[in-house]
Amino acid sequence: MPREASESSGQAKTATVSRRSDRFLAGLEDFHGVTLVSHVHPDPDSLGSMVGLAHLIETCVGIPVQITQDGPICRAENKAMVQTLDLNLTPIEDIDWTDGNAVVMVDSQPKTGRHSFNGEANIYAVIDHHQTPGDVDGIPFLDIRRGVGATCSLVTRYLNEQEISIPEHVATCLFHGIETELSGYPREASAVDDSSLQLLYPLIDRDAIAKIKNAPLPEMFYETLLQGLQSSFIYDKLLLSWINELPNPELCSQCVEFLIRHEGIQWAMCAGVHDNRMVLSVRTNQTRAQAGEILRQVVQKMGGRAGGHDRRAGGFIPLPSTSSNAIEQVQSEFRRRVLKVLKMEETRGRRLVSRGEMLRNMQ
Ligand SMILES: [Mn+2]
Repeated sequence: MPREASESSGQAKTATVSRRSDRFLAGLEDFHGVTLVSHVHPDPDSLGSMVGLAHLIETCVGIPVQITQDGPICRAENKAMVQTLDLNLTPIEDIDWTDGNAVVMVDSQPKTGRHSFNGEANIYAVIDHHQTPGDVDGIPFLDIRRGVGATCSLVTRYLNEQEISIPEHVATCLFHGIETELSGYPREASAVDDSSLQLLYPLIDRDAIAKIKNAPLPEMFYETLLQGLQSSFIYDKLLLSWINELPNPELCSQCVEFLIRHEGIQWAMCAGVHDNRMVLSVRTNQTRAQAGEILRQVVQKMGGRAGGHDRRAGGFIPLPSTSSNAIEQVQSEFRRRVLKVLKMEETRGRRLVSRGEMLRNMQ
């Protein structure tokens, strides 16, 4: 597994030939085309990385590039990004994996349970920044830098190394991808992220970004948030929120981003039921908390998959059925395991909003 390596200085001739972008592009010369893939429910970092790499490959190698979409994009801001920046995405199920195209995976790694396709055999490259390790054996090109905040920052670095101009819509995608990954406090930013933001800022469409960030929210967002608030429980420094009817899996992360702002809280977790799964989203404001690894430890023993970063993680646990009994059993096992791994005492949770308060508000 490659660890973060020092950046080449670009001064000497030897540094030039060892640049990552040179090696990445050189390996693509034998292919007729490239298929870019990312994780399921692609987010701005996935989308921006694919748009940036497509521009890099089309400019430097001159072969066609397809940008794919694995699963629906549900989050309002991410839908707005696709529309506002007019992204041309091919559904992953329409891809012909046998056509000899190079497959480049961004913002995720193979066999982490974050993909719905079986094109793993053709993977030429993985460019990612997640902590969650995948099966990368035999993949010719790897650039996995866990210390970097966004995959878009790595792609921006490649574009800069190759000294090609970055059109406005490409710069805007990359900038928005980096900014969304660095949101929250503390920032999970490295020097590569900040230098990429600086490089891109003069090139972006700032109105487009404002439009994306302020995308209209569907009514179900407020219904889900209310459900989440009404079933939020505090255990020590952990806030756990249960949503029994999650209209789309990405609403969990939107709720948990709001809940982690609670003044006494260090960890917030939201678990919602969607399609025979308990979808999980985790945030922490603790540095080096390894949220992705913690969630992975918890759900692996329950037959689920999870991964992420230091402060942010996501995953799911399969449900034997969606009867309230089955859901409650999985909830209590999840709670027990989480409290244990966070070394918090298993006490009775305190409701964030008391039942009396909820009833009074109904009148
Ligand atoms: Mn990312």
